[in-house]
Amino acid sequence: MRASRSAQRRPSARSRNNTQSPGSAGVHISGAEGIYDDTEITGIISAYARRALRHPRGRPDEIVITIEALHRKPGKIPLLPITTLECNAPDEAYVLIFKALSDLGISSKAISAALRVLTAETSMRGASLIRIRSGRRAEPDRIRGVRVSGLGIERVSGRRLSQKLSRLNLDTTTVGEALALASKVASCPGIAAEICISDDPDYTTGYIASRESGYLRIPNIKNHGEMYGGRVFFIREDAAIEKLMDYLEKTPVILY
Ligand code: WAQ
Ligand code: MG
Repeated sequence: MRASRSAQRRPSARSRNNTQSPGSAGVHISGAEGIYDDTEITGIISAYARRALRHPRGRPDEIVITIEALHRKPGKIPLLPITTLECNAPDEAYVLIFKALSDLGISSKAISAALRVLTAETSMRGASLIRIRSGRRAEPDRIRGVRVSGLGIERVSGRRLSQKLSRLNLDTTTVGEALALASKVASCPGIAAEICISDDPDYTTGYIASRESGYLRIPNIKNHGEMYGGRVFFIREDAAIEKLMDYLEKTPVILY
């Protein structure tokens, strides 16, 4: 599902950075996807439409829902373990981010480059690829970025995950989808780590994820009302971009 708005409008008076370039598809409001059995499809369509219509980034004037058959049998990938770090403000978050990412072998040049992308006024539709040593950006399209696609959660694991997240009092849709995406990304050869800040003005928890560290939630990574956000995948200095993008964008996986 992809929801967008053609004209720029401020969704809340507190938002400072609502200056995304409209482009042909308009201002991005919301996007989501999954892999489902055919019996689940009609239910999912209405759930996606509902989400797009009641989005904190504002009301879309176009919602596109696409349904495609899978032509490759999905691989099975485990969900990363979840940890929530203690963090009370963005300043503290930056200290945690530098520490966690340095421990994963990422240079401070690359970390600074990532934070510039994540806090830029114009958010990207997808993720930026940043090389772990040089900090050079490697995605072919700097507006679209790399769009992770082709992932779903196995039904029983999905139910177990929702129960676990509910017990922890976490927003199950947002966290579940972010965890699934991060788990696919972490399984990609050539990727060392990911960092994410939501672009929703009222969602202030971000995360760092990698196979080594698991999924590390960082509360208060940004202040309420901010419209910036994004994702950065830190890639090995010599990673082959085409192969990496084929895996992230096209290879279907089921998380369990
Ligand atoms: N592939 C790559 N990048 C994406 C994708 C995708 N499929 N979807 C979104 N992005 C990028 C894009 O630049 C967005 O601006 C940015 O990520 C943030 O997307 O455990 O809600 O959907 O509580 O706003 C983290 C949950 C929530 C943390 C992240 O991201 C937690 C979130 P959003
Ligand atoms: Mg969002």
